[in-house]
Amino acid sequence: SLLLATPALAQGDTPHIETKTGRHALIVDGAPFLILGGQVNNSSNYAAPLAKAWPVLDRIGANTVEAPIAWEQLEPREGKFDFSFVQTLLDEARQHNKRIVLLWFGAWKNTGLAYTPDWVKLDNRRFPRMKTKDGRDHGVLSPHGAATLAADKRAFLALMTYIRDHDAQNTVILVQPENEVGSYKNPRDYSPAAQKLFDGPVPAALTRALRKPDGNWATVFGEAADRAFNTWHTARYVEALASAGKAIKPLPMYVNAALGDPFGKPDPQALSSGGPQGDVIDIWKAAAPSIDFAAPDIYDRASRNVFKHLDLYTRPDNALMVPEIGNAAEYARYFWAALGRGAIGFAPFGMDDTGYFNYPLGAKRFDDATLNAFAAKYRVMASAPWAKIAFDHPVWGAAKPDDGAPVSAIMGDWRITASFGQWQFGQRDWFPQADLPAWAAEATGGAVVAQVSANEFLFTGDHVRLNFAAKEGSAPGGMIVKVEEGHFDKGAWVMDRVWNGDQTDYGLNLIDQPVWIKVTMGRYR
Ligand code: N0T
Repeated sequence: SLLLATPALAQGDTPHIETKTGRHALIVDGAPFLILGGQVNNSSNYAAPLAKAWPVLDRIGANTVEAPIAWEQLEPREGKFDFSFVQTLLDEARQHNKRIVLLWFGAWKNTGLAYTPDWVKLDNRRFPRMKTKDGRDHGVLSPHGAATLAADKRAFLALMTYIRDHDAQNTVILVQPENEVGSYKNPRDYSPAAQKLFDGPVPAALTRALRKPDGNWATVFGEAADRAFNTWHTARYVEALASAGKAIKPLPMYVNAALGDPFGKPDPQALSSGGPQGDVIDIWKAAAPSIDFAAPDIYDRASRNVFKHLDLYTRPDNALMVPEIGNAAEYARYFWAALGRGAIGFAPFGMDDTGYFNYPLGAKRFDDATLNAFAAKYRVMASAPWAKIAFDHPVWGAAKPDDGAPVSAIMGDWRITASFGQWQFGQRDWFPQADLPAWAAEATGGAVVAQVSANEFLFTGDHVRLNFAAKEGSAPGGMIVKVEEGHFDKGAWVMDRVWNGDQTDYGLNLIDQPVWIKVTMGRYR
């Protein structure tokens, strides 16, 4: 039988990322942990709106809240810190049995400086904005501002110190210094001081990491030089926060990216230049070794783009996590696509009942269908030791693509195919008169599969049909031997019933009641 018991709880073990054979796990309380998250709205970092987050987070079955701490609220007057909301967040998260991903809204929030305290915003001499090419102020702080870094870092370290001293139980499991860093419509700082740096040599640490020849920014990076330069310096700034923060409490830290078109030629004017988009992860890795991973904020509904973004952040040196995704129902299916790439976490954005919705990025409003789209998935995942399974075994996932076509993968000797938009009985072409199910026209459906031994698979999903077969060209006689539905008890598989007959004759169908299925393949002789 499948034994998945977790090791004894390692007391006082600070959360961290572990990597083996190219797979990653977020270790919390000594065991792999899957973030079933929800991010609150931007201005929900006060006690009253936070109270309106818990019912939504409970409704979807989240185990983690992602919540901002604003520099302006932590240090309203220079050197005078106010930790009252931090403590409220810790207290309430514990009461509601949630872990916390702490978002530090400092110098950069969606690139802008809106979350800095007034004494920063209003003092452009001490905390300089970037300059445009024609010498105007750009509304983004320069990453070259030494005083900006010193002040931002001091506040961030005050926050990390507070967490070290008031969170021995590690309610906070992950920290995001800054939010969607970079600069829109001005690829870098063109101030004289920045220009001097730009005309100088590219740091050897970067040319070495990228296996590029030495030279100045323009000669090494050509037309991508402005963006490469701002990326390096922004990442160095964030590295200064992260490395000093980890020296206080070594929590894992990540950065999030506002994404562009993953197939198009990157336009440094349109992108948040400096941010950790998929094509510049290598610069971030070289500049910011204290950052555990870069992560995509997904507000693109096109499935082809979403799959590409997920692929770009799935690397042996980068754990995949989706710290933000639109909270409309059609994004929920990408949960399966993310987990199938080994994601350590997933969080729709705007998960509180304050009345704000960021449509067209996410939902127009919450209705039952929208909340259920996330809740049903979180519920079935919370019932399994998925993070450990996915750390120890190969996994694959599928979400219904926009064209509705089936998708398949080879795992070992077997081919697994996910198809969408069918009733559970038979094949569509047998019953040309029958109507199609409602979900055939909806952007819903997906599954995730783990190969737990050569011939054994675990999977779950919704609005999907899975077929398991011998892969083409393999020895004859391959077949499904047994299909079990079951649950996990202290990490071990417990069979509840065997699926057979209608439940297996036309593929294995999961619609709106996702459960765990174990499939055993074999070969007759
Ligand atoms: C996200 C969220 C929040 C033309 C948007 C996405 C969050 C931040 N930004 O609600 O502001 O704090 O991380 C930016 C996506 C821009 C798309 C513009 C398309």
